[in-house]
Amino acid sequence: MSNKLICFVSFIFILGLTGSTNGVEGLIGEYYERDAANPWQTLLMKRLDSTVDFNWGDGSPDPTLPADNFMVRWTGEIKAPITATYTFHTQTDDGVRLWVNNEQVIDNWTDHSNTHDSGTITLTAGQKYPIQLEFYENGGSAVCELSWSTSTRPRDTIQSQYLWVGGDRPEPSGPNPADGAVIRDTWVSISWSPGDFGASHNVYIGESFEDVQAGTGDTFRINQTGKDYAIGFSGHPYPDGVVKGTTYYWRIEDIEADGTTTHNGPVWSFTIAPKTAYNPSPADIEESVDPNIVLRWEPGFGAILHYVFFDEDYDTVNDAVGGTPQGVTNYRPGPLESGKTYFWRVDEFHGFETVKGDIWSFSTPGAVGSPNPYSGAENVNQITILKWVAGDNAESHQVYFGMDKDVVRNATTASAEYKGSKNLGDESYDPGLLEQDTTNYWRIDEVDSQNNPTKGNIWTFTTADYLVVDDWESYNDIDPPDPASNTIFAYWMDGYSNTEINGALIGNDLPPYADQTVVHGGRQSMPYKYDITAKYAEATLTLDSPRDWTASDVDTLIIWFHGDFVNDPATIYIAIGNNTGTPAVVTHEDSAATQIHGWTRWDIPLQEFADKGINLTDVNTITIGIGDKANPPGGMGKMYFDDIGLHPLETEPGPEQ
Ligand SMILES: [Ca+2]
Ligand SMILES: [Ca+2]
Ligand SMILES: [Ca+2]
Repeated sequence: MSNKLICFVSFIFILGLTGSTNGVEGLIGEYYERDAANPWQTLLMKRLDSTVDFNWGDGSPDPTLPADNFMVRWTGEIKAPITATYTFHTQTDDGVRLWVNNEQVIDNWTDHSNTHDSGTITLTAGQKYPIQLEFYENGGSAVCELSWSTSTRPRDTIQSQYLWVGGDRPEPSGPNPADGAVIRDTWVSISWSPGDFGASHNVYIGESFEDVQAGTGDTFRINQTGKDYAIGFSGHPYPDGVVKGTTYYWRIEDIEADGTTTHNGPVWSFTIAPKTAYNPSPADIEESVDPNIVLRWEPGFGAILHYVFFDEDYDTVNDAVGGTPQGVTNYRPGPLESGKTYFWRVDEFHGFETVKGDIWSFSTPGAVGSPNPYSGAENVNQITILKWVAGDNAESHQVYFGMDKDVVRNATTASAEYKGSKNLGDESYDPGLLEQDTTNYWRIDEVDSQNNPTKGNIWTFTTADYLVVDDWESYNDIDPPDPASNTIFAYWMDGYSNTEINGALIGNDLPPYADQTVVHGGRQSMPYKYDITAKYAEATLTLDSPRDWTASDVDTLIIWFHGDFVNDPATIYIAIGNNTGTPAVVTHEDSAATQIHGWTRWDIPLQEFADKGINLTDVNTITIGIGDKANPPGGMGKMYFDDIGLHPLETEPGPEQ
């Protein structure tokens, strides 16, 4: 294995030199066995690390590595946000050395406990410099952290936006404030890192994501060579100041020196803190909260004092008035009972007005919970069995379901929203075929042995406006033969029992079996390991639904996939099969699709399958393959797939990446 990976290192190096591909944020980390007499010989693992900020303790960086006697070399490029003298800091156990711009900045290649080292070098803003960090672990604990500082910037981990591997970086990046930040001010200064070719920059800012993305409305503000801009001042956009509670979107478009070639950055956003209390802790509808919890929140922007209302009853909290103001932004309601749902509200006093807060809730351990779909889920399959986990004292559950939040909240067993009682052990409800693009609400009341119901929380989800083939949200980690088992392995057939000829392995070895870290939509995706050396890789799902791929005017199969910069290159393909006959195969145009780092959308017109003889009115299987089944190209890697759906693109465009 090591020989092949070492060859691959050279391959990346060539790509980097020729600039024939766009790279990715982070540094390449090569993890070696430590042989002091013969270092850097046995490569055990190679991956992209977005930052170097590791405290492995007595553990190991990966199950494929030992906890002691390993060494790591990180390589890539670094881009400084401002021209300055930078102090690079390492915090390591054990040895470390660092080169920036081929100049050694840190050298402490010795056994030691957690130690700070530093060195300085002057960097020019926007210029990319080579960086190489080497580290070894002898025994005991292992730590390796890389940070930087200047005279005006405090010491901070070197974030991934400043690190780069593998070629050109044409798009603007590195938004400041960070994407999604909440700001407590009446003006905002924005800055960014231009792409490699940007001679000047178009700045777009507005309150509509769509307008900023399209550059429509009055969102174009200026073309400039500078890399920062401000809003909320006289003479600038929003001269009277930015507005509390408002989200602002912005985008940078780089223009090359030729004046016509452009490179678009993504749409970023920041929000000015609202006048209401926000960011509750525990988070809204959090479960299994400690009964001795101290409630906390971020104060409304400009608030002086806070009124807190707390009760087991939603209406009591909603209707409460008056109360005693307090200066601190925390409140201790407990000790609370187990197995209960509680509600709370914080009103913010601004001196001249009091602003009513949202009603938040949480439940203590033992309450009914773990809804699936999770509350707030979007793009949910129109065919979905609702599931939950029983409360500790439940003898049965009462199910409420409807499309109006307040009606579902106030419903009783006499209401149309009451869908009946479910025995303990049957924590599921089938609402039937749901409409597309609708928001649904549901509530599960726990009924105890005395036949007393306890009112549950209101959960919500929104159905997709397309037909969901698989979004991986329904798979769980309960192993068979438990009847509640619904693992990914029972549905996606891979090479697990046929490893000699099929090198596809889907699912994680240990729970969670569906992946929960690299996800496109919802909370889960499908991890897919491939080995296509002298074998093919295919994973196949047999469809319950949708089988009619001509319903609802759909005409395009959309698949989201995520490759990895360190994967061996191969294309990917989709095969669609009927009950009989040969499946029809459509192959992605990129021969190195497995190396595309980041979520990538792939549209396939359904007509392509029909043209190859597939009857679209009764589709039986969908197969995801890597490489070329007839001529396996060799290599291995790991992919992720998510949100496979059938879309009516002609009438309604799907989401852009
Ligand atoms: Ca160790
Ligand atoms: Ca050590
Ligand atoms: Ca998903």
